[in-house]
Amino acid sequence: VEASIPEPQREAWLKHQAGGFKDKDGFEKEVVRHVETTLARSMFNCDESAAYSATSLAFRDRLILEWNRTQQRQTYADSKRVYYLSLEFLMGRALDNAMLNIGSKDIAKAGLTELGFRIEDVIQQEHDAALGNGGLGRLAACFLDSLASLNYPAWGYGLRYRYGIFKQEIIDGYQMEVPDYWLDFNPWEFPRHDVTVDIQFYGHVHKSTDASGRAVSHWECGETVKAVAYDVPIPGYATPTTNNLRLWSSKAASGEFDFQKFNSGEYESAVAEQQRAETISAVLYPNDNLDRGKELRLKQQYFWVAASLYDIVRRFKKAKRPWREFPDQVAIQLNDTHPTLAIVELQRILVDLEGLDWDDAWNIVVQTFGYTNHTVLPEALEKWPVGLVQHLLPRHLQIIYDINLFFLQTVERAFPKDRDLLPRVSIIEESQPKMVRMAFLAIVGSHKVNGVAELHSDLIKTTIFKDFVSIFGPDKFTNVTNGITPRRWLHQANPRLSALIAAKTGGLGFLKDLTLLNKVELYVNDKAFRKEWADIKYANKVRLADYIKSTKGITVNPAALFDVQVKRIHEYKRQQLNIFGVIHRYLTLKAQTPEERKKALPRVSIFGGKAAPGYWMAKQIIHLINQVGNVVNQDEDIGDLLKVVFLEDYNVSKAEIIVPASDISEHISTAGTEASGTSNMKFVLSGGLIIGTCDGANIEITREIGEHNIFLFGTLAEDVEDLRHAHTYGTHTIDPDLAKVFEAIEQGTFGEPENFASLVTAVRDHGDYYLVSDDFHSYVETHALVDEAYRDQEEWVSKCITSVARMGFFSSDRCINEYAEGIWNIEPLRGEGPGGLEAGE
Ligand code: BZD
Repeated sequence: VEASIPEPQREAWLKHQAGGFKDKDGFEKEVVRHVETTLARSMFNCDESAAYSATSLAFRDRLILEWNRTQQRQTYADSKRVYYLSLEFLMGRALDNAMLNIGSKDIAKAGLTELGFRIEDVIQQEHDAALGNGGLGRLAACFLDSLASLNYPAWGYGLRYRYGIFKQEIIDGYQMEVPDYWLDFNPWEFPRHDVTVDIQFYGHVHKSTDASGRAVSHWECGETVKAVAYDVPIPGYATPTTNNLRLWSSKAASGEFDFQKFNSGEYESAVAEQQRAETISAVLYPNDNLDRGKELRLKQQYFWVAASLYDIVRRFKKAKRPWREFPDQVAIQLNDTHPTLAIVELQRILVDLEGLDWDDAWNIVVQTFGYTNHTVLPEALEKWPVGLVQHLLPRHLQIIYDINLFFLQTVERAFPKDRDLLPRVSIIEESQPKMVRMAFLAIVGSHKVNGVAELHSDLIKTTIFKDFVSIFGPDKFTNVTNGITPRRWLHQANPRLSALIAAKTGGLGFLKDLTLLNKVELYVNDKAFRKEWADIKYANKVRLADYIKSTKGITVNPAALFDVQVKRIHEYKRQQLNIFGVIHRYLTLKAQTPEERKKALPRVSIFGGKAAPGYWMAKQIIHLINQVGNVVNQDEDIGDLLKVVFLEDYNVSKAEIIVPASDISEHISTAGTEASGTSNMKFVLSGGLIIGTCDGANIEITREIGEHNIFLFGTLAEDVEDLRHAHTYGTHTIDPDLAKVFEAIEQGTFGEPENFASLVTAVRDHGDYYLVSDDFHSYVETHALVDEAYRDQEEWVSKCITSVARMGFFSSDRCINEYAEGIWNIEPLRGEGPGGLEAGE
């Protein structure tokens, strides 16, 4: 407030208010200005990278103006905001998205052409913002797009990692990890050196009594690190709403290195504090669905959570409302358990710093938080050793114990006869060492808990969180099936398909209301439409074939069936099943006569995905895929009938090329293990079909598009446990076709058999936990059905068109509206604010 310009001088400000470019000329002027001043270059020294920088800066200027107005409007309206806390935001590239969402891509295209550049080349200069591992991080990015596009007052909070997910290189068939330093030049962030928070670690707690005789805890001493805010504007599609993603970066609290030490020659220790502090936000942990329990990870979590809550509370306090209104102003969503400490931190702020009674504070906390679970895999459920929490956050551990005590007391009162229940649901696991169970803490501290697809939400209620359903009742648990943003995954990634749909559905309205896609079904028999549809898919396949040629040197036939599996490499996702299937296909072709082979359908098996650096089995899978490719791709008997490609360094911008080029994609997790999956939605929305198990969102996709339009196979979730039991305690015979695959591997067909021994023994000798052998036969048979279906191109195109038409449900807009209504209780902010702009329709 103190920094605001007095009324009489505001006229001058309004007169000179920046507007950003409005037309092609204005855009060119801005680009030239940025090249010549911001970048200190000229037309004699302007490459594509400089053109990218200047174009981005021109768009950034426009975004920041809308960003400012949006923030003013939201402050003025003083309505409830939602805060999405996620340790990962897998944003990908920003420029193309900004151009499309603002609606000025045509202007930029024409302007850049006049200045001597092709817009596609300029867009490709951008480095992906890859602050995430996979589905969970990309979901957060889609949510931000929907929140802004639907005009919800919303902020994302995350960490500004100096290194995002590593870059993957394949050397001699093995994955190598290379650091991803992405901040060299990032026009999309605004450092806010004035927005900082001091974050405390370690130290000790001492108690005193205040004037009224109430016990007060003080957390003292320890180490302090500074959190500095970096803001990333998030433009909504076709709306002025531009929300904020605030990422925290860690710095030494003193801000500088120790000059005295430096002067006295202690050079290394002079910078040690600085380096120690900066380590906190240095790097994203590259594990997905695995909890490794490292101290630095816990430090990251608290650092980010404490800075975010300080910021949220500061904003709330400005309006001077009573604390009980906090949940009317603030909703906080926890993306998995990673931000669970926020529950404890808010309780600490309210009780220790603001002097509220425990119960009043706890009511506020529970009403404020919602928790989304993304996995049932036991190895992914977060737990922290009590000793570590005690050491790093001594006051928080006390609060956790108190939360647990009061919780267990209510459980005891409600279920006095069930003696085993208390240790089962205790937030503290009585193991050696004792552990804090973060998911249990998140459930107890939230008013709603949701899974991310129907099957998954049912599973958490009947398995890992069963007891909590008895304790809290079923209404606390709900489902919000995941979604994807059609702006990036249809309009941006597949522009020709988007244009064709627009031509038939009366414009681009489907990008705001994806259920309008259903009009496409009216054209399923329209000859011209079908031809254009097929041409677009073919062109997308040619583009991918060119990319494969230029990056891998492998020639693939765009008329072949493109079979794609791109996602993190994980045993539960079963890339091993896929590559064993490919080997089976290869062996079958090899056994045929040239005459017989003529009848085979040409196929390209495309893989992509990163393995966590410490995940040995996942790395073996990558190696096997590459070795199979080496052998098959050079086999002259086989030629175009089978090619196997492993695309390096799969990321968001590569997905934008790969997804639209797929004929069939693989979503083949062991039933019950993949919470939802979201790439399944992207592939279908881009006009590809799916081969998949009855798992995650595959089930709802089937319900929407119809079972004739998807290739389902394999064991059902309800039967998995019995099969596992049978493997361990009964006799376990391997599928005979799979046994032949293993034989080929062990004969050295794909190089040293020892290299792949653990992949084989996991299935044959170690219980086949992921049911590869059980599902192998139906998998191979189903692929035969895929081949057969693909031969009938007319029928295939009909399936694709029908499927796209029925995908409206899977927009992240639908998903965000469900969260807004069922969990956050927030409304979109429409109408005029002091910025004078109309938001919304
Ligand atoms: O979340 C994924 C699930 O595996 C998918 O089924 C689901 O579709 C998406 C979105 O809901 N989970 C992750 O991606 N999880 C992680 O990346 C992760 C990262 C760190 C620690 C634990 C899990």
